[in-house]
Order: sequence, then structure tokens, then C-alpha cells
Amino acid sequence: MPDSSPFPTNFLWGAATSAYQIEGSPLADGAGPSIWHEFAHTPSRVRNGDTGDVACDHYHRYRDDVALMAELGLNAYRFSVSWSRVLPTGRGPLNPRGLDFYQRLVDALLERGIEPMLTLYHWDLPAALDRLGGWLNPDSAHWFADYAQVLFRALDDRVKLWVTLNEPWVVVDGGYLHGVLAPGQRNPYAAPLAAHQLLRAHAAATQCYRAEGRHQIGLVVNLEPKYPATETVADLDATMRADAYWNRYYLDPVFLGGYPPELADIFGPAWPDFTADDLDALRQPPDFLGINYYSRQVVRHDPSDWPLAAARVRQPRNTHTTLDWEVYPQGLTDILEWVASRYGPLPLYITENGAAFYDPPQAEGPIADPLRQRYLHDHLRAALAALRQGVDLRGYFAWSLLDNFEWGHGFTPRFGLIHVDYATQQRTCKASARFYAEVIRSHGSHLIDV
Ligand code: IFM
Repeated sequence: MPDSSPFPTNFLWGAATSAYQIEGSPLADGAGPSIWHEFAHTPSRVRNGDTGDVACDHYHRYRDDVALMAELGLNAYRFSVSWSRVLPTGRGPLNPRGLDFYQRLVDALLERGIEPMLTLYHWDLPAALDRLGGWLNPDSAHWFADYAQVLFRALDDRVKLWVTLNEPWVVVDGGYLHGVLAPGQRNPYAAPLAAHQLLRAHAAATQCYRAEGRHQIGLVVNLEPKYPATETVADLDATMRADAYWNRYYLDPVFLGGYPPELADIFGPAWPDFTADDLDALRQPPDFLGINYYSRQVVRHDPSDWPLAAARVRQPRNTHTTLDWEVYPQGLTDILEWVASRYGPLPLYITENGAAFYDPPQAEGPIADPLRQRYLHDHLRAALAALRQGVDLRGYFAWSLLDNFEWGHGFTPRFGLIHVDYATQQRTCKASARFYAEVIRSHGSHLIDV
């Protein structure tokens, strides 16, 4: 590594995935169905009727995928465990063959010198638990902590970085408020309750880890900085509401022991009366925070936008991804600095960052993806800018290692560094993957040079 390396020596260079998005074989070897299995099999829920039945067939091809990670020089990999593979009905009897898959995956990573970061919950709740109310059931925190304990006991000797929840905001906003993600509820009264149980679940699993774990446990949130469209009071207020709902909703309780006051206005009569004890119990600061960053929002007051009255102002001069997300690297620097200043100097990881741009379904020869490569370059530079401002940034995980199942959008958007031909399961590294490998090899110096 060059002496002039701009990144800390032990910086983690990784890529991220999640179980339902890549594994396939969701019911293999005694696994139970998850809410995503059922949702994807419900007509008109997912574009083109796509499901995770096969996905990237990572369940069978994980060794090859780990070999690809090693070829790219990754020294870290973030993945999630499917709860219902390990506990088919979410509670009770263990499915040893499901657990064995993750044991083999972790061993394969460690054999290649790749540090695993294990997420316990990336949206695929066991369907049996959803039938008991899912995240609306006050027992869900205990179900989650019991499940987490099974994993801690099985893998804490090898996994040093644990994550409780991935993006609780999306679980609630998509799954309980707008109904576009599993379990498909559209109910403003349910949303704050689901959020609260998720935060209780984070606290319960973290407490359990503190009692028996030997390494570090964190939380992963998706953050999106908010900038007012104008300096009018209406736009400034809308920006504060959007910021409270997106950025502070899940962090204020965990770090500061209270919900942002704006939430009571946003939810109106649907906002529950939480007691001081309820809130106190949520204060369970993690050892590190993972930040998933994709875009920003320029905010305008708009009464027709429900429930925030805060609309997104499209910035036509900036590049947008195929999901119409504005590319705005500066937002990554801004949000990292904001987290460090609001919640204190804790270790941070960028646990997801990436872009869906069009790539052909079949790879005939090398795949040039200049927009994704530019996205990666500019966001890594933005991360470096935050590091230089003193943010304690410990690693970067590109989303995603592979093209995969993008939830309600199915397989159409491609986020991968590695192209997947879904008809043949052939993997082909895109130019962005080669670029990232070069950044890793040069320990970041390549970013400065190009
Ligand atoms: O694919 C998702 C991932 O599961 C969670 N974070 C955002 C990604 C892109 O939408």
C-alpha cells in the first residue's frame, strides 16, 4: 500500500447483498416462507411477476461468488441471514441445514480473508410471524432477540461485525404505510407502532449481544439529506418534517431516547402516546452505525403529498438513475458529517451506496458501465472528503455485489458491480467492478489519480 494512501490502513472495502435478493431456493432444506416469498407470489405485487425463487442462485453458487469477491480484492462482505431458513416459523425449532448454509458462507469468506458483516434482518420476516401480527405484535422484539441469540451463539466466534436491522425506515414506510413492500399494509395507525417494535427489537438484540457477544453490533439506516427548495418558511418547515421522518426517526430514539417532535404533527391522531419508559427502553446506542446513501431530496412544501406535505423537486440538470434517483455525491459528505455532529464521534460505515443504470440482460464480452463507474468514483471521493473532515469512517460497501432482485421492481434495475445473466446465471464483472478493484488495490490512491 502506498504511504500516501488517503484511507486508513484497516479500511474495509466491501460490497453488500441481502438474502432474499440473491439466494434463491427460499424453501430449500427445510426453510419456511418469508413475507417476501408470499408477497412476490401474490399477483401484481412485483413488476413482471418476478420472484426470488431463483434470483442469483447464490444459495448454490456462494463459493464461486466468494471467489469473485476475492478476485476483486474485497476485504469485507455484507450479507443478511434469512430468518426463516434458520427458524422456519420464526420461533421454536431450529433448522440446522439453514444455519449450516451461513456457517459455510462465513467459513468460505474467512478462508479468503474477507471480513463478514452479518445483518440479522433485511426485510424477510418469517411469514408465520406475520400471521401473528408481524412487527405490530409487541412480542416481536423478543422473537427477534431469540433469533439473534441463535446466530450469536453459532457465529460470534467468526463474525466480528453484526447488524441488527437494515433500513427500518423502509420496512415501515414501504411495508406498513404505503403498502408497496411486504407485508403490504397501508395504514398510518400501523406505521408508528411497527417502527416502535422494530426499535424495541434493535434494543433487545443489542442487549442480548452485550450480554454474550464478543465483538461489535450496529444498526444500518438509510439516510437522505434534505435541502430546502427556497428559504420560505413553508419550504423550511417542510424540510424539517422530511428530515425528521427520514433521518431522525430511527436515530434519535436509539441515541437520544426520544422521537423527533415533528412526528406527532406528521402522523396526527395516528401518533401513539408513548410513555417516558417506552422511550427510555429504546435508547441502546450501537457500537457502530451503518449508513446507506443513494440520493438527496430538495424539498418543497406541498399539501397534496401525504403524510409529509413535503414534495421532491426534481433537479433536471443532474444525472438520474433508472429508478429516477438524483445522483448527488456531495450529499454523502453532508450526511456523514451531520451524523457525526448530531450523534457523536462513533465509528461509521457506508453500508450501501450504488446505482441502477441500464446494462444489457446478456453479457456478450465486457460490460462498460461508465455511469456506474462515475457514480462510484464520485461517491468514494465524497466519502474521502468526510474522512478528511475527521469523520470516523471505517469502511465502504458498494451496493451491490451482483445484479439482483430489486424488491417491487423485480430484476429490471441492475445495481451490481457484477452482471448476472439470469437465464444462464453467468457472472461478468462490469467495468465499474474493475475500477473498484483498482481503487482497492491502490488503497484509494487511484481515486486521486484518475
Ligand atoms: O436493494 C435495496 C436494498 O435491499 C436496501 N437498500 C436500497 C437498495 C436499493 O434500492
